[in-house]
Amino acid sequence: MRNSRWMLTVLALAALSVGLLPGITPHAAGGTEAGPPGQNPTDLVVVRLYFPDRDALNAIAAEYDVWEVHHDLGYAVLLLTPEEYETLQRQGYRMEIDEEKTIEARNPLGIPGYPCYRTVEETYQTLEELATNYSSLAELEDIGDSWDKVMPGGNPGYDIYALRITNEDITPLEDKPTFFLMAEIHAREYTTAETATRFAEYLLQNYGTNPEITFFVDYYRTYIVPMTNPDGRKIAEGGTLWRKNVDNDDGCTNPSSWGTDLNRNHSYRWGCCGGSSGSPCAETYRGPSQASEPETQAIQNKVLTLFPDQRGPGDSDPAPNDATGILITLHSYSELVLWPWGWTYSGAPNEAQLQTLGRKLAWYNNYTPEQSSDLYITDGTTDDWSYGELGIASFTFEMGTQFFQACS
Ligand code: 0X9
Ligand code: ZN
Repeated sequence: MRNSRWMLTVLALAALSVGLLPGITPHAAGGTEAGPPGQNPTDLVVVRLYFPDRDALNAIAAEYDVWEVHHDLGYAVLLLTPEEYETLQRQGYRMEIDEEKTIEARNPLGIPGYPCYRTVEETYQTLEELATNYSSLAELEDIGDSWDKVMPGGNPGYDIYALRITNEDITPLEDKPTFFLMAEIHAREYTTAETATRFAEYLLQNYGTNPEITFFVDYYRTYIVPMTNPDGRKIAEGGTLWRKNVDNDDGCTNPSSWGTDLNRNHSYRWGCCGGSSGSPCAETYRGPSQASEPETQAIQNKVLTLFPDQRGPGDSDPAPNDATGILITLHSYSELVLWPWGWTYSGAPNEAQLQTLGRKLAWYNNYTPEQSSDLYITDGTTDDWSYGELGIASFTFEMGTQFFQACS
């Protein structure tokens, strides 16, 4: 009974949820001349890159900015600099420029064109209002700092907040099963922060009238972190397709490509398996050491205080059948529900249970359910860490069909 109510409420979250262009060639920053089709580009391009096999795809995904993978059609969609385009061309990859996406990438519309998405500041204001207006149900916790906040000088940076939602009069709170929902670890994934914030509003606004929500808020403990990467999000709100945090002291001197990919920085099998990059300018840069980034530390430290360790240290140790809690990390895009492992094609020790739960979640939002590594190999991700380290049932939702999803 408890399980089905729990499931229904978490599923409410799920429910919330060409040819060469003549003249478009990959041209160097500042360059104005577009060469004839087929020549090397001199600006950012979005391409369809045809990969011969899984190994080639994984090698590409570990180093480049992969947006989509179409295993059935044998290609991935990537954003490339002219230099990257040239490198891949030299390596013999067949690439086609996606005209529409290239135009979008070169002329991104910022958040001003997206009134449905609250900014970092607007989101924080909402969280404070919720904590004030629903004082016996919601509590705002400062769980750590962004990279800018930790570094002296420069931008002031941000706190990272978790909103705890549970009826504080029904105790002990620690004994309630925990749902940890996080979003916006990747800056450009606009939809995710707004979905997490609206989920918080939905729970609080429907408490006392909707019996499912009331039960859920009474007997479960939900933590919502809508802005895991606020520094990066602030940049993305200006309309650039920023992904990483803003860490700039690891050797990348290019302000448009420094930063650590927080979804490669977690301390479970960090950098183990060719699922991340060691190059500080790469979009999948894993950072100088595991959990090197303050944003990663904020998430990991908080999760460690909320969930018991339910899994042994071995690769094949399963979490027990009565394991408690769930973690969902919201990303975009591709309409997928993913579960661990990402670091290997092997099934996780709880593969059957993860798959059953993942398929059920996907039934509600019509996304495609699959193991993370079916997409491509990744290491140092949030969900591999939370399942691998603590045995938490952990999922990644890849929401929607664009990073800057239209409000409609
Ligand atoms: O590459 C990523 O981090 C995720 N895709 S995104 O476009 N949002 O960047 C996919 C991660 C898949 N692997 C795991 N969830 N383990
Ligand atoms: Zn993402």
